[in-house]
Amino acid sequence: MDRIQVFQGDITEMHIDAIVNAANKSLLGGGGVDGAIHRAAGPKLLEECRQLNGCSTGEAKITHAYRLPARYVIHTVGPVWYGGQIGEREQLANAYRNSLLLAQEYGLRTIAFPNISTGVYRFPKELAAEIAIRTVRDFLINDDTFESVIFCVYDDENREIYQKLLAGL
Ligand code: AR6
Repeated sequence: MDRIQVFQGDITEMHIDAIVNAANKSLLGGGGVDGAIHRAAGPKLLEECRQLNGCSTGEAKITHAYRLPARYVIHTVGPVWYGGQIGEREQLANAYRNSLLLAQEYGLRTIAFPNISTGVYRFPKELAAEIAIRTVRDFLINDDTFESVIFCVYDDENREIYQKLLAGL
């Protein structure tokens, strides 16, 4: 799967068609990658997000990227991990799939995902990576618009997990 890549670093620095934000349902900012994206994009991002009326878990919405080098930000809401009995896996897969669908609708060819839900939302990292990779891979089987889908890992633990899982494909 040469269209799937791993990059370790700060997603706010990526020159790419779209970066995905691991947001919360309010879409009004927060900590983690969400906080970093809003800080780097500047106040106009929050202004545009205020018009969106939030976002349900597993859904995605798109905005401009303002001061970021990316062209668009796709805001998605991953699930909070409560032990895996209330549909967290499906919700995480939906967050990836709906972000890809939105990017496809906009004709975008390069997109980077952070490790959605694996920070504040406590989703187990290896399980999250398995779901992320499977969802992206399944999506790309029927897609010929994306040039690359990049998993932007931040911590070493996620980098090792992604490298291991992608090497095993
Ligand atoms: N670039 C790339 N990845 C990053 C960056 C960055 N600059 N900063 C952190 N990460 P989290 P969640 C990684 O907690 O678990 C927010 O408050 C981080 O290491 O940002 O989906 C929202 O408003 C981790 O692997 O998102 C929500 O309330 C990954 O991004 C809530 O957190 C996701 O961690 C969402 O929680």
